[in-house]
Amino acid sequence: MTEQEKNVAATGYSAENIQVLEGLEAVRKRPSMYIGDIGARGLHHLVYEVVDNSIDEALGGYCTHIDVTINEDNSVTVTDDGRGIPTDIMPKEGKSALEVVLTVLHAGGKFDKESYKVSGGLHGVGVSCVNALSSLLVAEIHREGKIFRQEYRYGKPEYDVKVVGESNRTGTTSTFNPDDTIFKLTTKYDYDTLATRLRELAFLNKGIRLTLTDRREYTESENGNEPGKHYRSDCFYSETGLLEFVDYLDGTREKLTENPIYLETKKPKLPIEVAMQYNNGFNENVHSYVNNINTIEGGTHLSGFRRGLTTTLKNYAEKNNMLARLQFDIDPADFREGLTAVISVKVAEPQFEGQTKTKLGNNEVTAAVSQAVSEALNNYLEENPKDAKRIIDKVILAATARHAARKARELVQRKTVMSGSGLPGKLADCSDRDPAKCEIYLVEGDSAGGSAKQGRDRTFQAILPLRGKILNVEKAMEHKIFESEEIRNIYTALGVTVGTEEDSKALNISKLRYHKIIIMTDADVDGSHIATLIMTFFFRHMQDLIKNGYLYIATPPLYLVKKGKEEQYCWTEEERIAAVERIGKGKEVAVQRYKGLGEMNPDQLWNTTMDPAFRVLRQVTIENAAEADRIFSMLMGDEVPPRREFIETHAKYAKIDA
Ligand code: 0RA
Repeated sequence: MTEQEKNVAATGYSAENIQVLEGLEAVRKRPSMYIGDIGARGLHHLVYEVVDNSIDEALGGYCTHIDVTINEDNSVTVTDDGRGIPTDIMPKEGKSALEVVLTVLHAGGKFDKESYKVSGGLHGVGVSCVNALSSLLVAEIHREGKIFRQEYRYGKPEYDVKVVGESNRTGTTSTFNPDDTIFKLTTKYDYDTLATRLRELAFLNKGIRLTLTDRREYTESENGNEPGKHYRSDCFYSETGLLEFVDYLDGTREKLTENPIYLETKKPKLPIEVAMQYNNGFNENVHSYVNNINTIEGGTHLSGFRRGLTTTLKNYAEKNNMLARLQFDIDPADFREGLTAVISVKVAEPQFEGQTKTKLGNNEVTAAVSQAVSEALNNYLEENPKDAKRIIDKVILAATARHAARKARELVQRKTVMSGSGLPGKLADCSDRDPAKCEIYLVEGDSAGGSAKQGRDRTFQAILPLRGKILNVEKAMEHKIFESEEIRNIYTALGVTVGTEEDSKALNISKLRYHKIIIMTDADVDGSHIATLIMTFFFRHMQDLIKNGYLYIATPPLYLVKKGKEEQYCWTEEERIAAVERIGKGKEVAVQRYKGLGEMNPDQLWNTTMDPAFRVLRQVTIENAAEADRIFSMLMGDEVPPRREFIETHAKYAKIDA
C-alpha cells in the first residue's frame, strides 16, 4: 500500500481529499522541498516550471511560440499560443480545470491522459507550486473565442474564473510575482540566467520559438547596461536542434571534421537525438539531457553513448589496420578527448538517481542509445573515410599523450599515498583534522600569503600561497599540468589523487582535507585573471569539488573610508559614496583604495576577508555545465576577439580600474 492508500484506509478520505488537505500550505511551509532552494536558483526555477508546461504543449504539437517577459516590477509573464488550459467546471472537483491545475499539487497532466508529458522541471512539481510561492498570480486563457481570467494571492483564488473579453486566438498567459517573504535573499531575476535556459530549451526542442524580454528600468550600469529605461530582448529558435547546439558550444574551437555527426531516432517510446563533433582540443565536453533536464551526473543514456562510441571507433580502426603502430592499450577516455557532444533522450517514466537526482537510472536506455550511436557513427565513418582517419589519428594522439603523461600523473598519485611528510613546504596547515571544519585559502603571491598566515585562525584555516599566475590548463598538454609545481601543490595539499585501477583519469576526493577551498586574490584585473585561471583548473580537473559545493571565492574590500577613529570598509562604489557621506558629513575624509591584499595588514585581512563572522564568501556553482564549458574555452582558449567582447560586457574590475 502506498502512503496515500494507507491514509484512505485509515481515514476514509479519498486520494483527492487528501491532496486538497495537503494543499499549497505545504509548499509554503517547506518551499525548498518542492523547488530545491529559496535562493536565486529556486527563484529562477519558478520560471522554468511555467515554461515547461508550455513546452509540453509545444511537444504535443499544439504550440509554436513561448514568450517570457521580465516586467518592470520584477514579475514574470509567460505566454504561449497553445490550446489554452481548459476552464470548464470539473464535475468531481466542482471547480474549473484551470483552478485545479493551479491549486492542486501535481495536477498538471491530469486532463490529458493521452498526452505524452516529457518535459517538466527537475522536481516536476507543477505550476501550483509557482502559484503557492507567488504573492500574486494572474492567469489569462484565450479559448473558445473568449478571454478567461482568474487571480490568486499566495495560491488562493480571489474569485471564480470569469470571462473578461473576446479573442480570436488561443493560448495561456500567466503573470506571477514571487513572494518576497519566501524569497528573502532576492526576488530579482537575472536576464542572462533565463536567457541561457531558454537558449538551451530552443536547441533541445527544435522548431519552438522562445523569446525573452526585459522591461525593467536599470538604476546603475548592470551587466554592461546604461542606466535608464530600455528593453533588452532575445529570440531563441533552432531549426536543426542539437546540430546547432554543438556548433554553438564549440564556438571558438578548431573543428576536426567539416560537419558534426548527427542522429535522431523517431521511436515514439524512446526518442533519441545525438550530435557530436571532434575539435583539436583536449577536453571531453559531453552533455546529456533527459526530458530537457541536464543530467549532470550522467546515467544509462550516457553509458550507452560511451559504449556505442568506443566499440564503433575501435572496431573501425582495427578493421582498417590503423592501430598497428600503437605499443599500448587505448583507454575509453582517449575516444572522448576533444569531443563535444550533446545527447538528448525523452523517457516516459524516468528514474532519477544520485546526489542531485540528475542521474538517469532506466536500464533499458543504455542499449537503445548504444545501438543508435553505433549505427549512425558506423555509417558516417564508412561514408567519410578522410574524416574517419582524422578521428582515429586524434584518438591515437590522445592515447600517446596519456601514456607520456603517465609518469607526470604518478607524481600526484604517489606523493599523497605516502602522505605524512608529503605535504607541500609552502602550506601553512591548520591544527584541526576534521575536513568538515577545515578550510584552505589559495592565496595569490607570497607576500599576501604572509599576511594571511599571520591573520588567520590557525585552528581551522590553512594557507597555501601560489606563485604568480598558475598554468592555463585550457591550453596546456596533460603532462605539463602534472609537472607544474603549483598544481601539484594543490593536489597534495587538498589530499586529492588521480587515477584508479580501472580509470587512469578518475578523481579520488575521499581523502579531501578541507571542505572549504577559498580562492583569495587581489581585487584588480590581475587578481581576477588569476582567480579565473584557478577556477579553470578546478572546472577541468576537479569538477567534483565544485559540484559538491566546496569551492569559494573570497571578496576583499575595495575601499577603506576613514575619519579619526571612525572607519568603514566598502565593497562597492555605492557603499563608498554612502560611507563618505555618512562619516564625512560634508567634510574631508580619507579614502584608501585597496589594490592588493598586500596593502592590508594581517588584522585588516582577518577582519574584512577571513573572519567567518564578517566575511562574504561566494560559492562557485555550475548552473549550466554546457554554458560554463563554452565560456571557459572561450575565455582561456586561443581566439582573442570573443574573449575581449565577453570581458568588456562582464568584467567589473576592468571598469573600476579604468
Ligand atoms: C491539458 C488540456 C488542454 C490544454 C492544456 C492541458 C494546456 C496546459 C498548459 C499549460 C501551459 N500552457 C498550456 N496549454 C495547454 C486542452 C485540451 C483541449 O483543448 O482539448
